[in-house]
Amino acid sequence: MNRHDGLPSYDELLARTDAPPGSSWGIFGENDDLGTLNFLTPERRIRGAGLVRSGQTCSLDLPLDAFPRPLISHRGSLQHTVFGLNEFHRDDKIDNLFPQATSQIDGLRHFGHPDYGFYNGADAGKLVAGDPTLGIQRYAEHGIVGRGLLLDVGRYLEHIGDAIDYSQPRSIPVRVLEETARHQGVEIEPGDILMLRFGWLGHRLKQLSQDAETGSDTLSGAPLVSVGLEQSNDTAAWLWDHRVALAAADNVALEVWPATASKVSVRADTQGTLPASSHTGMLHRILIPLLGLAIGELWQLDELAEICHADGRYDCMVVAAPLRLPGGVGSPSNAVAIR
Ligand code: UVW
Repeated sequence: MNRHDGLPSYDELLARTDAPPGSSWGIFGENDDLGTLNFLTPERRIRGAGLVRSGQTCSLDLPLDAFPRPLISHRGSLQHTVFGLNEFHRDDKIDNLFPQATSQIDGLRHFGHPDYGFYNGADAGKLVAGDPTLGIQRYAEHGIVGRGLLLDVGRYLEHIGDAIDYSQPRSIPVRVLEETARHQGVEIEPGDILMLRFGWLGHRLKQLSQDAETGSDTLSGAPLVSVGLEQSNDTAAWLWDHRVALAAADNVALEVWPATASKVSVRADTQGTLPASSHTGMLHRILIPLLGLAIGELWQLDELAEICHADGRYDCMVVAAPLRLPGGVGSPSNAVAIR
């Protein structure tokens, strides 16, 4: 795919010798800390705004307290206290807030590449609280505003008689993304805020509410599994060559979870210098530190999907305002679709 925008293709990135192969390091500037959000230019924000017709809005976030028990065990559930200085006043206090526990945006600090390190060669020693290097505040300052495009992969697969079984991990190759786009009659445009609905989150929320109704706990102890993008260079190539600014999904990690049949390995894995972990084979390792891709996870896309399906229009304006937390790793996505 030649975009004629002066930027290299993914194949050209893989052939780089002046920077890690497969990386966009230096392409947006030596000190860049925005990565693919650079694709969100003023013209593309205007393009997004031009898609607003009825003014209907749709929140893409879960409630902050959506998960009574954290999905990922090293994260927790927030505790919210409301207090007042007198009977006519109220303030909030939130403890145990893990910004990546519900609908979220992962910033460029979130993952480094085991062979090459963090995006654009950032000094890992600086990725601490209080230092702004690669912090989520840069996303907040730039703003995430543009054309949102929904690919309803879950609905498409159901339509062709190949519905997703949410009790199993399922890897979605780019072929299925292409087929979904074709089925919806849409094209991915450079700078898109791409939203992939698999139906995973809606299914999970249904399980949680059924448990709450029946007083049971069917999810307790069950391993976390989810449908998601295939862990391969093909996926990275597809996202980069389409110039996707941010890729979000209604699942736990954008990519399939866990990374069992991954095609992504790093030298440190193959040479045995890095102990195997849940991160082994993750696409995050190439998307975030090498390409500088902004990622959204656990985005609430069911309502938007219903609206899009009803009128056959899958694009909209998306505005997301992550927390301006200096040196933050991630943030609640705080995203809204406007149609
Ligand atoms: C997982 O690790 C599953 O996802 P993330 O850390 O990006 O939320």
